[in-house]
Amino acid sequence: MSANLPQQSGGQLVVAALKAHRVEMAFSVAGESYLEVLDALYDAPEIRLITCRQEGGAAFMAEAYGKLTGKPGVLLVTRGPGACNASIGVHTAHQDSTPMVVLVGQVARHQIDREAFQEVDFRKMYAPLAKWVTQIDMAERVPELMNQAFQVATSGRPGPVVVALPEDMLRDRAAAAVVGPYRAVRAHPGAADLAEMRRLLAQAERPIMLVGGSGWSDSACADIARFALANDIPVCCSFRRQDIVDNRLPVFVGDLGTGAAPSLVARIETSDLVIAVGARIGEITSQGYTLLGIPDPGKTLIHVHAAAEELGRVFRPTLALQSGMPEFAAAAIALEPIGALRWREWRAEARAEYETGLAPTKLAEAPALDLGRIMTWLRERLPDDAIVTSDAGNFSSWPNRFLQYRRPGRQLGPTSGAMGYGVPAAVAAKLVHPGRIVVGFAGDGGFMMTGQELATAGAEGAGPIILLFNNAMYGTIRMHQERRFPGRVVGTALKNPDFAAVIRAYGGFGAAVARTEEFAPVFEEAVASGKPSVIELRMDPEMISTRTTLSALRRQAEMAKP
Ligand SMILES: Cc1ncc(C[n+]2csc(CCOP(=O)(O)OP(=O)(O)O)c2C)c(N)n1
Ligand SMILES: [Mg+2]
Repeated sequence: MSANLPQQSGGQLVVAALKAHRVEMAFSVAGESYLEVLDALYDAPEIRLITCRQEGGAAFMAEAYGKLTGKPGVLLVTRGPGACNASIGVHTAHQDSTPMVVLVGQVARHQIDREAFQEVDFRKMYAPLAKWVTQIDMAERVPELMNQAFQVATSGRPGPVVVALPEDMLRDRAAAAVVGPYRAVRAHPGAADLAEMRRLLAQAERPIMLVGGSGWSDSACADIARFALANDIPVCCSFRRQDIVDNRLPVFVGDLGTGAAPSLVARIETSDLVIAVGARIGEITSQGYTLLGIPDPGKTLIHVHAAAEELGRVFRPTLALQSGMPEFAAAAIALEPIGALRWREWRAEARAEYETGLAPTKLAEAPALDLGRIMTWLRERLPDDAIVTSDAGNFSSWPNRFLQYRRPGRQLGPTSGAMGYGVPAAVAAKLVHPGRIVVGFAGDGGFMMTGQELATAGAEGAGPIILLFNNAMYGTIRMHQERRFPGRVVGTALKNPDFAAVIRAYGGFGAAVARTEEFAPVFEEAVASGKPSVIELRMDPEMISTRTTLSALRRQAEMAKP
């Protein structure tokens, strides 16, 4: 069979595999270790190669691409230094269950284990960070292992796969048939389990559904909302997964993030049935593993997840269903709705609590820059298809509490809590959907970790709008300091550059806003500019979260001292 196939280099076979798996965009920082792959990309204009400025930013872009499209984000980086920089994005893809394929250049096979230049054993380095790590040692095996990489990245619980490519293998020539595209494997729920689920729901008095995790298509999101509406079940979502069920629907009752509403937490505690769909029910979502008993949740738990390994891992469910999200959501709406609902009032109360929370908390003095009013304005202003990305930090509680997410709009945030995510994610989102408004939220801390990727956006003609919450500190950690060691501020104060000047030097649009009324016109200017934009919000550092101030925290902590 191979007699009719052309001889290709390992590098050409890698690119042929990317094409066979229908890769349209890839993110890279170049390295001499994988020149053959780069050279083969020269002849593959159908793959748009985005040249990034640091592998951490490139990896976050690939992760955000995977989160947004459901297709593996492809990342190309060089040996040790590139792979080390990229590791934050691989860790995030793992924690966030995002499909990703990372191609890493490796030293030549005959140099391995000499600790050659930049040599790292990637199987060891990435073992706890990636879903799977492989190294392709024979050019003939490129099609097979690349196919496996795409299968593993997308099937079951999606995740990052790392493929190490020894540089001499990339030069070897072989005649090999490339296969593709990959076909993600997802389980379907069984009829008996679905009947059991309906029976458990019919017995419930106070049910609540928790949606989360990855693998949600827009139609799966629409289906799960229909199921909730048909049975009038209140739906909350896990940390940074607020875009699964339209927040404006009467069944949506809030999110279980770092700033979860105390009323929602209390409601879950008093519920008698939790239907968790797609969520792993991780540490943040479970409010530090306090929301449900471990391993006995202390109530009926129906847990639906794409991976068998996640079911019964921490919480022992009454009913465990292994299923992909589209498969489960489609099966759920086919179930006959429960008649004579006992929980209409329960759902209505939960919704009323959520709606009350949309009104900004009144704190002692109204600040000149009223973030509550700005978020309320944005909630009205952003179109249905806007994409909102988020970094990690306390500022994120503002968009998380006050914006209303929905499909086809999206929320892209790191459930891994990785700072530096917001800007690259916004760049990637704008590259995928140039016609949509993309707003990236970042703190002054997180922005400085990967803000240089706005140069990548400029070079690619993409114009995301970054809202930079400047409180001149690593505010989240300062909050923890005030709680544990009141008044003893160390390692958390920041002296910042003039952010608007920085973005202007990149050729973008920049402005600083210190008063509420300045925000709307500046935002419209940023939209109209079409350029990478940074709007610095000069916030009152007292506004440490949407619910409390720094000095209130310090007072409470001092009073609690023995
Ligand atoms: C890469 C990384 N480094 C450190 C941390 C720990 N950390 C969590 S939030 C935070 C401060 C964030 O500061 P900023 O971006 O300014 O947002 P703020 O909390 O001030 O709103 C830090 C240092 C982290 N989550 N990720
Ligand atoms: Mg800050």
